[in-house]
Amino acid sequence: TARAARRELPSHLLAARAAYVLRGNDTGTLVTAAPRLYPHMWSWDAAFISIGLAHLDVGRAVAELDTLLAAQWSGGMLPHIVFTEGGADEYFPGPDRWGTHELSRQAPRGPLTSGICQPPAHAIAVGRLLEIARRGGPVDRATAEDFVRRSWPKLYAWHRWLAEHRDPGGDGLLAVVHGWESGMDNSPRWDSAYAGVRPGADLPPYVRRDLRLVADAGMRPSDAEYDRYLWLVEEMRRVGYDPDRVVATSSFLVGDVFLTAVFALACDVLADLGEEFGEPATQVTALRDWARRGRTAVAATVDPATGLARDRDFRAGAWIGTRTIAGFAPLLCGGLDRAAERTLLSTLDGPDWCGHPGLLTSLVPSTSPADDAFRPRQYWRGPQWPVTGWLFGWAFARRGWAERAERHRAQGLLLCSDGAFAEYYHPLTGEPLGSLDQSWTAAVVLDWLC
Ligand code: 2M8
Repeated sequence: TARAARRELPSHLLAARAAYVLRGNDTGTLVTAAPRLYPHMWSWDAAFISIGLAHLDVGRAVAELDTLLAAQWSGGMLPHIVFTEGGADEYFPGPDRWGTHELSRQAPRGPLTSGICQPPAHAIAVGRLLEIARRGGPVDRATAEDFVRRSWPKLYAWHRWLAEHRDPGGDGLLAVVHGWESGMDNSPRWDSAYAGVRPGADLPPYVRRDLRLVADAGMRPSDAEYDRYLWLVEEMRRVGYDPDRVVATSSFLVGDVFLTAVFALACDVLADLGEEFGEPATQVTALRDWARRGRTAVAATVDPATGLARDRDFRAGAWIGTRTIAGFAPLLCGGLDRAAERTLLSTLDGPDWCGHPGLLTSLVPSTSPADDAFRPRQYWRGPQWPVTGWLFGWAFARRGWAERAERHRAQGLLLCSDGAFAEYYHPLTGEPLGSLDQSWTAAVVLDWLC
């Protein structure tokens, strides 16, 4: 069987190796998302990475989030990439192609950043970091508590930015203007919306760098997809990354149900922290309100026929009903009535998803193995991602589903027990795919183990 062919490291070696990966990818002020493929800081990666770092060194975990927060745009946006100085030529699109420091007054002049955002998992990370630090000594505890006080206003500004600039429907379903903002770049979720993106003849030429850095180009998005990714950047450059003009003009504008669920969760975590640390009551109330609106909006996307949550293509005025991991967004944040939630849980456990007989482990695959769009080796089109596995497990625990959370943890550890810390895994065979020594994979494994 596939499982018999894999080596499985014992826990203590797995933990040691995870720590080694995080240390190895550490440039001093930031841990790159991966050693070669991603030589910079990514926003939501940094959130998960800081959780892993907290198990090794609370001060270093705090420094990681400080590095990200130092790159916050003046309007509140946390940028999806913070570029390292040395790595500029190693990743495309780099700071020159984005040009945010020249085109936008809101962008920092240093460090240089991209001009879009990613799912707001940061408050979740801060909450977890604090929990981990409180299990340690008084110094760890003080370091983490001081950080919560320091970072809370910045995280609040980030959440406010999302609520104010990314709710085009006015109902709490937050929109992304680029597939990269969803973190699930080439998911089948975005295929129909990308079909409406027509790269202009004046798209400046470019050379991809990612293809040389994976074992086979079929694991990455296609060239046609990249043309669209770069065209959207071009459109944003033309409006100087002004947040409202971007939303008004981007040929890609999609209500992202998964990002909205993460936002709802993160708003509640930030509100909890705000209450504990005596932050302004009006801001705590605003966070609770955004959380409630987010949960309601996520629940309202559910397709009555399938029970799965859907994204919304605002440009086409249509629901996007692909069978991907995002369909389970309501399980993250809650909001469904009991019957609908029970239906969704049994879909999750059923043969089209985690109960599919061919799966090596029962983590949620990025796309249903029973769907025509399923590509088991290709990035967000089928593989299992340890990081999304962690997020579901964490949310299940928060929702009081202890047994489910524990099962998730055990299955995640089984998937990652080869010690490769792959970016994603073949769900049927457990083959490590994409980048190896991916930082967020090492981070979530450490959290699962400790
Ligand atoms: C992937 O995305 C980047 C673009 O942002 C890429 O392919 O170049 C995604 O998996 C994203 O979710 C992740 O944050 C990033 C770094 O791990 O890689």
